Order: sequence, then C-alpha cells, then structure tokens
Amino acid sequence: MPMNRFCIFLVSIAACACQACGHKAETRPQASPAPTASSTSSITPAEFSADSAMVFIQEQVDMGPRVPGTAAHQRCADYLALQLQRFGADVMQQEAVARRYDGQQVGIRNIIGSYNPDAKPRIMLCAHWDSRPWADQDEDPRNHRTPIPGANDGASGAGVLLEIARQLHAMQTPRGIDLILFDAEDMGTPQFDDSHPHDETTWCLGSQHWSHAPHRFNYRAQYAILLDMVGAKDARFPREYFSTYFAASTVEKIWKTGQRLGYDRYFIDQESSPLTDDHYFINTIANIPCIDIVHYNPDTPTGFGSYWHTLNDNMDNIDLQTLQAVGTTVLTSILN
Ligand code: AHN
Ligand code: ZN
Repeated sequence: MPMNRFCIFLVSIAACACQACGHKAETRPQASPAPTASSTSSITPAEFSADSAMVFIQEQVDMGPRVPGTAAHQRCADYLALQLQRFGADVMQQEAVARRYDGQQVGIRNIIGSYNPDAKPRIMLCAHWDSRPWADQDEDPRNHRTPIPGANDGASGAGVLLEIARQLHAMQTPRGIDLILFDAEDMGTPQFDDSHPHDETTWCLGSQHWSHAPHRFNYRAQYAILLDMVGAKDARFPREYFSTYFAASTVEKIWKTGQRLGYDRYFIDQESSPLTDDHYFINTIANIPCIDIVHYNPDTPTGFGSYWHTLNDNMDNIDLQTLQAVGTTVLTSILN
C-alpha cells in the first residue's frame, strides 16, 4: 500500500513537471489515471437530461398522491412499469400485502427494471415511489390527515431513475444494472397518532419485503444506491451515517465523483446522523451494501426542508440543477 501510494505520487510529480514546462506527457503510465487527491482531475460526465427527469416527476405528481390502496397509486405503478419497459428494461413486479403501523393491510407493488439480467457483477439503484398519506408536518393541523403531493419525497427519486433508464437504453450498456422502485416507504406512524408505537419498522414496508424476498433467488449486487428527496432547490447531501457504516467505499466513490464533476455544493463533505430509510433494511436484511443520497440540512428544524411531509411538497420545489447534479453523478459513477 505505501509502495503504491509512493508510485502514484511519483507519477503525479512527473506529469505536473511536464505540463509546467509545456511538454506533452507522452510517457503516460499504461494504467488508468492515478486517483490522486486532486479534485480538478478531469472526468467525462455521463449524459443525463434534467428536463426529461423533470417531466417524469411532473407526470407522477399529476396523477395525484400515490398512496397505497388508491386508484392513483395503481395508475402510477402501471406508468412506472410501462416507462421502464419502453426504456428496454426487463420489468418484474413484486406484489404483496403489507401491514401498516395500525395493523391495516395494504397492497403494495415493488417495480424492478433490469438491464442485462444475467450479467455479473450487478449494481442496484433504487428509490421509493409511493407518497405519504398524511401531511403530518403541515403547519395547519387541519391538513395533517391529507396526503402530500410528494414531488420531492417520492417522485424525484423515481423520476431520476426513469431518466437513467432512458440513458441506459440509449447507450445499450452491457452492464448488469437493476433499478428498483420501492413501495410504501412513507407510511410510518403519523405524528398525530399517539396510540401506536413510532417504530422504525413502520417505515420502508416495500424495501423490507424485498429485502426478505428479493425478486430473484440469491440476488446479489456489488453495491446499491438509494435516491431519496433528490430534487429540491439547494439540496444538500451530507454523507449519511449508515451509508458510511455499511458502504464506505461507495460513499467515497459517489462523493468524489460529484465533487470532480463540479457538484461539490450538493455532495458536501459533512457527516449526517443515522436515518431510517430503505437503505437501512437493504443493508441489514438483504446484506447488500447500500448508500442513501438523501437531502438533509441540519440547519433546518426537520432537516428535510420546510415542505417535508406537508402539502407544500409540490413541483415548485423541484429544481433542474439539483436533478442534473444527482443524475449525472450517479450515472457517471456507475459507468466508471
Ligand atoms: C424518517 O423520517 C424516520 N426517516 C426519513 C425517511 C423518509 C421519510 N424519507 C422520506 N420520507
Ligand atoms: Zn417522507
């Protein structure tokens, strides 16, 4: 290890010296460029259209709240599956009955789009697609039992993944990639209900189900990336605690790529506290190292933005620049 570092160090000095005196670096090492600490090293961004992702988000939001048990929820599941199919993925749907925090049974649908289903190794990208049935953080208590529009919380992650699907289709990649849209992430015990436990297992019902019974027997992925609330204007993505705990090298790879692409104002060098999100169950039940790219700003009261779990989580908060930063960073990272 120290020997390696030393070599990289020497190569860097040689390259710099040549550039400084105007010589072309003709004696480049055969191996790929050394991963030095330099954040200015060039990297070719993958193609990703934020406009297109924006349309996919808008189309989900236009269907109304995607609350399990509703017609809009069924329609949206059909839409997501059809889009993945149009973009050349092998689509599987996992239907199940889950138990809500209050014991009520709900039908859920996890939607899986696979590229090159027999290729190995595989990379998994995921997001939840459902939206919260209750605006329990809304400033007006009369809204607490009304479902949220879920533009950022729900539609943004799924929208970015649909655009990634479109790009994967266009480039005809030979890689093994699975895009998984989890249902029923956001049905955790509402704030207004004191008669039931506020337990973390009341969240992420779709990913818990999938983690116990993946869509393919013995399914493995090298690593997984969860996108949650990835569309807000001025989003911040500090390194979430469980992500580093379970998948440090993937965190490193993604944040470094984001920073090299010039998106360091999103992929910030800060740690954030542990979050109960789909990645937690993917790590602990399915044993697949999974990181969470999730908007979190510790300087705000909830950390997730003033519109989080309110009726204001609408399209007004969704920002093209954020979508571009996340989509480009994720796609560039997994293709490199
Ligand atoms: C909790 O609020 C417990 N976890 C954040 C996960 C979440 C909720 N993501 C979207 N909505
Ligand atoms: Zn939520």
